[in-house]
Amino acid sequence: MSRKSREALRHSQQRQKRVRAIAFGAVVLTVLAVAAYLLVAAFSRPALPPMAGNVIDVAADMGGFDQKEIRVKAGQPVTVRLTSLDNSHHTDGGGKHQWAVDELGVSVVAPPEGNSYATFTPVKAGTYTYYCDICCGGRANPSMQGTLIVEG
Ligand SMILES: [Cu+2]
Repeated sequence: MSRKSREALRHSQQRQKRVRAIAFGAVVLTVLAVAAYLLVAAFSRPALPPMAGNVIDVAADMGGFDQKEIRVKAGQPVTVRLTSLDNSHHTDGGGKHQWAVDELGVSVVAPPEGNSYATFTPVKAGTYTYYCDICCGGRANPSMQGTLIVEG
């Protein structure tokens, strides 16, 4: 083999290496991008459409409510919109969650990965307990409870 053709061979091998490195890098970047997208999609909540009035958005999953304390004003209508972050594959409650206050006669049940709401007007100021009686031990479970404070 002549010196020239040896050099040409070396050059083409180097070019092949570079192309392979670039292709590998592109594959790695694509995989990382897809993984990042799936992670963000899995952990971010679906956007809720805006609603009129005083709307309090509460989300629940097997870990409990995302709000442990909610303050509202007596005599003013309020809408509590409950979103369940769990899917229907949950054996305990089937992915449904509840937001209920016995004294006020309010009970909202959100379907798996969906939401539901109730509008009510608390008349009397006071401190109430809201709870979910559907999943994981029901209302006895301290993580599925919160405090509703009705200010006078
Ligand atoms: Cu629950």
